[in-house]
Amino acid sequence: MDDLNRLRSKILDGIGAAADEAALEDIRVSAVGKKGEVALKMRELGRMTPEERQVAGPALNALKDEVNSAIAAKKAGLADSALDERLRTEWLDVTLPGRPRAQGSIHPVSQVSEEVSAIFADMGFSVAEGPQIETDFYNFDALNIPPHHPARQEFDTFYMHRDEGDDRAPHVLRTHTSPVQIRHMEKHGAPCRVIAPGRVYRSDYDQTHTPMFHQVEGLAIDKDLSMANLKWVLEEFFSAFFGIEVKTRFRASHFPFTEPSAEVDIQCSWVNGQLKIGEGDGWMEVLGSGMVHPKVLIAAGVDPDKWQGFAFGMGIDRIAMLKYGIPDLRAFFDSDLRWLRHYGFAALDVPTLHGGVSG
Ligand code: 2NM
Repeated sequence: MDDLNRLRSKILDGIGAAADEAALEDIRVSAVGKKGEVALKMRELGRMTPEERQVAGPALNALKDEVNSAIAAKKAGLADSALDERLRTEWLDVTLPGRPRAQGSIHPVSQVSEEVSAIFADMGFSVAEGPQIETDFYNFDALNIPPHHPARQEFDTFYMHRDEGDDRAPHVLRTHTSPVQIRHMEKHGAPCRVIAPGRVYRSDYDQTHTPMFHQVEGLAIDKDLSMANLKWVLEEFFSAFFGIEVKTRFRASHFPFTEPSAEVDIQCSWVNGQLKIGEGDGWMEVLGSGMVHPKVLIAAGVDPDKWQGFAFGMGIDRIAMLKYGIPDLRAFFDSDLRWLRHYGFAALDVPTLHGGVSG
């Protein structure tokens, strides 16, 4: 019996000390497995007297049961502490702020394009777009700039490469968005009110010129539109855009696609080296305009005996610089992150009719 008690203590101590399930399984096999210590003791029963067997048999069975329940209890304990350990190490503080994510900003050109579109939309203009690679017909001929006309040189046009023997029409990077207006008139006819914002290209690069820049052109065709309507529309636009009543000054000019033509200045002043739009007695040129030339209407399939109207064009980059005090044009297209963060707009600074930022 002492023998059995020693075995019992040894096994139970082992179970108590088992550090993990693998150690516990080793103990189970060596203690109550088929060839384990308890099984060996069972084999000794055969050599015992019936009296001895009556005591030893139940004692061995009881030991086997006790060991099995001790193992089961220890197993549950190990699982509990494993769970406790996971709960202790795998916790997550859901109150922590989120990880910062890189955020882009809206480029001033995009912001101003949206502002301009919103203002003209409010005056009944729709927004049209078109290809940036155009045929020379849409970029020049339809605008009353025939081949060999000196105006073609003034535009510093980028011509697309053409293989010898390629008999397709010459293609250019559009030098203005007027081709969009021609296509619009061709497709929808008159009357119409439309603006065409977008990228344009001229081979020119210095302090105030980049080979790609942005333009918005406007076009209104109806029965009896005049320069007076043009002046009202432009003053309405600039006043909304700069958020202050802005006067305009028209100076006679010349464009092949308009007759008469006018360059348009807006009222401004210089105070202590700072430019102020809409006050003072200075003037700044911002726009070209005029009454659409009858030849342009004809080229676009509109009858000039029935219809007439005005058109204008201005640089988006230019008016963005004026409105937001951005000094250098070339920085617009450098993709410098510090510049973009400084002059960029938050995605939720939705343009409003009075310009700037909502809220
Ligand atoms: C300007 C100046 C004057 C203009 C003309 C047209 C079209 F296609 F309707 F004939 N769109 N834009 C125009 C007129 C553009 O930019 C300085």
